[in-house]
Amino acid sequence: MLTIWGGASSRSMRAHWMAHELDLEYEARLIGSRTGETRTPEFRQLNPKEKIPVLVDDDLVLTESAAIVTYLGDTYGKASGLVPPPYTRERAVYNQWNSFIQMELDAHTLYVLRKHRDLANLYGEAPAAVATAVAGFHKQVAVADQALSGSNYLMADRFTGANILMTTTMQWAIAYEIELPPRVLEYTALHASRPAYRRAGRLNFSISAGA
Ligand SMILES: N[C@@H](CCC(=O)N[C@@H](CS)C(=O)NCC(=O)O)C(=O)O
Repeated sequence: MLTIWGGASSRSMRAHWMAHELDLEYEARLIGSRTGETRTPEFRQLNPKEKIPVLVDDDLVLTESAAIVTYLGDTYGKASGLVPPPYTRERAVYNQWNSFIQMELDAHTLYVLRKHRDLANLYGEAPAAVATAVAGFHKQVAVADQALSGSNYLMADRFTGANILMTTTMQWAIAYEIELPPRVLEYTALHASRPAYRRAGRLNFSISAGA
């Protein structure tokens, strides 16, 4: 039995979306960030980082949204093409996109806004870091914009887990009212209209994050 822990966030959405793309049966344990639910002894035993999402597959516990997306595709979707097979050039490019999205469009940029603007009461005010993060986001998203010229996908004409990471991250940027290039906006709307996205979104966003 599979279980996915976490809801209300863009990162937990990645795990739910992939599970829905693959039509997997799983239990959703919809705990929210900053609600105290990531600090219970039961959850800390699964993830001492106190973060969502977490995937449990029998005795395997996986944290990190990108790792979960890739694991689900590798394990339950070999024929789906959602994750390119290991040891291929396509897989290398897929990994490159996932690392780029996680680092350049998420951790170094949007997450800096999250921590040092929205949650400044917890992490401290850092206006210079926030301004640099916004500028860095614009610079890096322009690279993705270029890659989307002539294709609605980051990798040729195939929907992959990298599109799950990218779309959820762009939705996050939109929620932050960051101006996106028109092509990136169209790309985001296109993939967010997928039935699996809608089903996963109804579940993931049925709870709220803590304040
Ligand atoms: N790199 C991790 C980041 C996970 C993360 O930071 N999750 C946030 C929610 S989006 C969280 O669980 N925060 C816990 C809390 O603030 O209570 C991933 O992509 O899974």
